[in-house]
Amino acid sequence: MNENSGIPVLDVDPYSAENLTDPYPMHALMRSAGPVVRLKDYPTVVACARHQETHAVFNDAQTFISGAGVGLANFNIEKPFRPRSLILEADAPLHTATRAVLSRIMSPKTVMQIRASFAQEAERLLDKALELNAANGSIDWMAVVANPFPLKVFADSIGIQEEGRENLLLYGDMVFNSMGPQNEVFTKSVERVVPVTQWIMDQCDRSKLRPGGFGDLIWQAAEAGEISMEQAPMLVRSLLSAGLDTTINSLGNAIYALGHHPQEYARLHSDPSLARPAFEEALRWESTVQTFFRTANRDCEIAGVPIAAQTKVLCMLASANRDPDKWPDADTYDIGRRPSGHMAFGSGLHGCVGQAIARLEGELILTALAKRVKGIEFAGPHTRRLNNTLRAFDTLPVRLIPA
Ligand code: OVV
Repeated sequence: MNENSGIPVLDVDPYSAENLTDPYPMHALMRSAGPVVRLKDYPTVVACARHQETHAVFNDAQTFISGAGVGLANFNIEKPFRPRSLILEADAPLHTATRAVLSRIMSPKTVMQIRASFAQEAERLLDKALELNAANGSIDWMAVVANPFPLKVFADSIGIQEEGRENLLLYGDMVFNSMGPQNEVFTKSVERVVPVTQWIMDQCDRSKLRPGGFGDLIWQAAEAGEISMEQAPMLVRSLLSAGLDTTINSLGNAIYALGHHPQEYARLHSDPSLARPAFEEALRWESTVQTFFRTANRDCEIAGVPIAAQTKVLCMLASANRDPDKWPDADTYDIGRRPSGHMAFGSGLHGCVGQAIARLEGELILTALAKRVKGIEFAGPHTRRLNNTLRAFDTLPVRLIPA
């Protein structure tokens, strides 16, 4: 592509350990360089780090397609790392059919039906967290709450067996890593997942899925002819790929946000009905899915900048969510803000199909926390799990101050 196109070329690597650990200085640099930037080490890519262009790209699914992959790899040129997702890595008309099925299975009505059992588990887990916290002086939020909650409630909703569920975390970590370059972070996660890949695919079979669960409902949709029988296990795979690491780390990121903002936590504690906006603002402030790509399927432009067909467009969702042109005091975590238009669930046709369930999980955990705990302190350094796409933790030690 034309080197003299006037697009700034930055010598930054979004996938370096330094930028994965603390992406915010890089975001600011990328936003200030221009509406579209190139990256020296990634010649096939243009990046958008501002809200306006990121939002525009996500809302033009005809030009900026998903079927060539939503990671760095261009599936029109390279073989996909795994058989491509029938929803994430698909365009109309395939995407239309698969999306309709998952969208119905995870509808507002479903959310109403699962709410009571999810709430009960959230309350139970927070009781346990306070007991462990009393006994030991602190807890690892990831080990005690953030990991177990979605692994219980969402995996139960899908209807998969209890034994081996921790395999889902290795799988999700690998899937989100595969959307970046084949760096060490990725290759290490692939090594870890090799022994569990067969287990994951086995769980997608109808015989493994509890009747009436989301997984079985996908198979019922296939029986009814909405999708094919061959597509059903692949759509179950999508739930297993997308539904755990995302919500788990969002629960981590929410506590990270609240722990760094004691006044905001105090507001939440004094009014637990702020749990939902507190979780939403955490998604804006510390977006769990940091980036997704699209692929230009024709010569086009972004913000007047010419973009050649087959260019991978790196959309910096987390950066869009901190764009000062969109958000007053963008770097401030403020649970009184109503951050509508944030990009943490994407936007447009491909916007997170499970977002109502993700919000429910966040709301219920923060509600149960707010009722029991009057303050949160960090109890030692956290450890990050570096991932090419996710903002993730291995451990997040906190001290809960009982109310
Ligand atoms: C949103 C998302 C993330 C990762 C995997 C998938 C979806 C999938 O459909 O497999």
